This record gives sequence, structure tokens and C-alpha cells, in this order.
Amino acid sequence: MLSVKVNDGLNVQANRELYSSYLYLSMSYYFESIKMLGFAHWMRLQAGEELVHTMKMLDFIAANGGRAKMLPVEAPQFTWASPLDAFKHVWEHERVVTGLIHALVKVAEMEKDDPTIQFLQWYVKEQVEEEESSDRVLKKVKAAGEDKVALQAADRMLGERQFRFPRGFEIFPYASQR
Ligand code: OFO
Repeated sequence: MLSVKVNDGLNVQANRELYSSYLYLSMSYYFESIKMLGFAHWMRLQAGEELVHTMKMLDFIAANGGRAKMLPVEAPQFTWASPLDAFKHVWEHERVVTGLIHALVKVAEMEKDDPTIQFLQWYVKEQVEEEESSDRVLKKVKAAGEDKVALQAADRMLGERQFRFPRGFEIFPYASQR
């Protein structure tokens, strides 16, 4: 059974994960509008991953005696000055999310909630990967600068990204229970 503090904290974090999905979807359409379809693809996959992060957290709440609550989702930024501006935003955003996850681990520790502490370790690791991957892309886009050919090469490379579900995550968990 989750304490009220942990249940509330998880619901707020699930909302931030959903906001992340919304933000990356907004970036995906920004890239589509400037005809950089590899970047648009990368962002769309990122949006999909964030949606999975959201559902994974809400499923954990429900499976542990809590109640998943849908909170209002803030509207994300609509446009960016350049690809570099957008990828800087991604990197900064991921650093903010890392801070939120660590703060949530502290709440679970204060509530002596071992299952939630364990569960959140997946997000702690995921944030390390997300910071690394956004930093890699940011460096690539920075290095390309105004060079159109280099930017197109980066666009093609990002267009090869593939989607991955977290191990053990079920997209339709009720299907096997009916
Ligand atoms: Fe959910 O990992 Fe990014 O924000």
C-alpha cells in the first residue's frame, strides 16, 4: 500500500513524464515543419518512450494499492529558433527530470517505502541514458553548426533510431487478465 505522499509524488511525476512526451511531440512537428524528418523521427520515438514511462509509473501505482490520477498537462513550447535550440532544450529538460526523479526517491526513502525505492531505480538508470543520448545528439548538432551537409548527415543518422519497450512492460496489461 502506498502512502499518500508517495502516491501523490508518483502521480505528479507521471504527469511530468506525459509532459515530456508532449514536449517531444511538439518538437517532432517543429522538425517536420522545417523538413528535417530524421530529427522529427527521433523526437517522435522519444515522445513514445516518454508515454511508456508515464504508463509504467501509473501501472505501478495501481498495482501497489494506490490510485492513478490524471493531472492537467501543461502545453509545451510550440517552436524553436533552430535545431540546436531544440536539442539544447532536450538536454536541459532531461536534467530537470533527473532532479525530479531523485527528489521522488527521497520522498520514498522518508516514507520507508522499499518497493517504490526499488521501482524508481529503473528511472534513475533511464535518466543517465537519456542525459547521455541527448548530450551526444546535442554535440553532433553543435559540431554541424551552420553546415547544411553536416546537419543533413545528422538528420539521416537520427532517422535510424528504433523504438524499444522497457523489459517486462506490457502495453495492454488487461488483455491477458480478461
Ligand atoms: Fe522519462 O525520461 Fe526523459 O524525461
